[in-house]
This record gives sequence, structure tokens and C-alpha cells, in this order.
Amino acid sequence: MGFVTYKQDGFVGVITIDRPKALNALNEEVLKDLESVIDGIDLKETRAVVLTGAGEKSFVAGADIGAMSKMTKEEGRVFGKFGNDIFLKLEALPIPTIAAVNGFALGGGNELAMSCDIRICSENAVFGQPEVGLGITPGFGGTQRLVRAIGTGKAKEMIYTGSNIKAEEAYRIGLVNAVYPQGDLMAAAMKLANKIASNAPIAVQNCKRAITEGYLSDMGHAAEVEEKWFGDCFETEDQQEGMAAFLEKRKVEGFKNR
Ligand code: DAK
Repeated sequence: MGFVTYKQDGFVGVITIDRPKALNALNEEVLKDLESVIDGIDLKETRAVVLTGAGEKSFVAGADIGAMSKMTKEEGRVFGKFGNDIFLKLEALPIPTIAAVNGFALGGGNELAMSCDIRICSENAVFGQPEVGLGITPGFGGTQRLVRAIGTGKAKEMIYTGSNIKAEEAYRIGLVNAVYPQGDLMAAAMKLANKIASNAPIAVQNCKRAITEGYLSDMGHAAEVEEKWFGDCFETEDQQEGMAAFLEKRKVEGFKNR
């Protein structure tokens, strides 16, 4: 893929947005390549995905402003839907996704990171939704996902002011789970991904489904969702092996994703 690379490292897939000359900004080609990479992930062999940006300066500096600058209302709407559909596809991947934010995550970049399950970042990371300064609203989910990630008050402040925040502030408000020196970020992301991948894959995926389907609904429905995905784990080989290993006081002999 021209602007997005994919590398399989054991059970972990690594997606890299690779357009460093424009700080990995998202134009139509980058988005198309990202969609192809997501569609191509082998979900039998891959148990977690790490998403990052090429270089040491930027994760993704947003949607491509040059490309957007001449859009008509209709083209803007189509572009917004195009990006939103791809971000929704990423969010809906059955396996866990980790954004390793290695620099600027602005506008569509922050929105892309928020489409992942977990975010960690480097010390030089900068987050923001600067769209109002460009005369537009966040268009790839920012008005919706930021509120869910950090709450209405802080999200509204970031979106209305368009001000950026640094890594430590992102950590303080819960937008990222951890901050690392730039040189340690990918190793930390891979360690986290491999830890996830070492657990029973069907159980991990059912956790993701239960959380996604349940967390915005009332507790009654949410409990039903949890029961459904909990029950679904039983009679899998991995459930039987995991429990047998505990009872026999031995280590699991590697989960099979069955
Ligand atoms: N788009 C296009 N090119 C970009 C870019 C971007 N978002 N960000 C950076 N670049 C390019 C710069 O133009 C420059 O290119 P050359 O001049 O070298 O050709 C190169 O990357 C290096 O950038 P700088 O020279 O500016 O580097 P600095 O270190 O000085 O500054 C910066 C880094 C990240 C602070 C600065 O580049 C910057 O402010 N970039 C723009 C950040 C931004 O505003 N991002 C949000 C974009 S708006 C919607 C769908 C989606 C969206 C909205 C609506 N619908 C249709 C509903 C999403 C919108 C956004 O994401």
C-alpha cells in the first residue's frame, strides 16, 4: 500500500500511516489505503492491532487541509462519510486495537486514535481538535468520541477552543493510558498487544463486544449483553483449556482461538 503499511508480527498486526511529508495527514488515498489494510487483516491469525504514524513527529496531523480547502458542501459531506465509515470499520474490528500516538494527533488524527480501543503516546504527542479554527466542525467522529472518552466538559472545552493539549494532560484526563519516551513507545505498544494476544482470543473478543454493545445502554440491557457474551465463551477449546490448566495447577498450553 502506498500510504499505509501493514506488518504481521506473530499474532500482532502493525498498521503505519506513512505520509511523513505531510505529517501523515489523511487525504482520500491515505483513507483508501487504510481501508484496504483493515479489510485485509487475517482475523484468524491476528489477535491485536497496533496503529501508529511513520516518523517521530506526527501520528496523523488531521485530514488533509489542502484537499478539503476547495470542497463543496456535497463533497465535504461525502468526504466526511467516507472517513467516518472507515473509522467505524476500524472501531468495529473484533480484535483489540491500540493507537501508539507518536506525535501530533490533531483533528482527524485524534479522531483516528479515538477509534482504537486503547491509546498510549510518546512524550512529544500533542492532541487537539483544531477544526473550528479552520471554519469546520470535527467530521470524523470527534464531536461524539471525544465526549465519550473524556466527558462533556473537557471535550467541549477542547472542541470549542480548538486548543491543543500535551501528552501529560492527555494522560491526566484519561485520553491516553500511558506516556513513554518516543524511543520506547513501539516496544510498549507491542508488549501491551502481545499481553492481550496471549489471552484466550474468543474471550478477549467477547469482552470487546460486551463493552461496545453495553456501555452506552441502561444497566438492565448491559447486563443482558454481558450474559450473552459470557455464555458464548463456554464449550470453546480455550475455555476448557484455561480452566483445566488452573485446576491441574499448570500453565495454559497456548490458546488456540477455538
Ligand atoms: N493537511 C495537509 N498538510 C499538512 C497538514 C494537514 N492537516 N498538517 C501538516 N501538513 C503539511 C504542511 O503543510 C507541511 O507541508 P509543506 O509545506 O512542507 O509541503 C508539512 O506537513 C509540515 O508541516 P509544518 O511545516 O506545518 O510543520 P510544523 O512542525 O511547523 O507544524 C503542525 C506542525 C501539526 C502544528 C502544523 O502542520 C499544523 O497545524 N497542521 C495542521 C493541523 C490541523 O489543523 N489539523 C486538523 C485538520 S482538520 C470532515 C471530515 C474530516 C474533518 C473535518 C470535517 N467532514 C467533511 C465533515 C477533519 C478535519 C481535520 O482533521
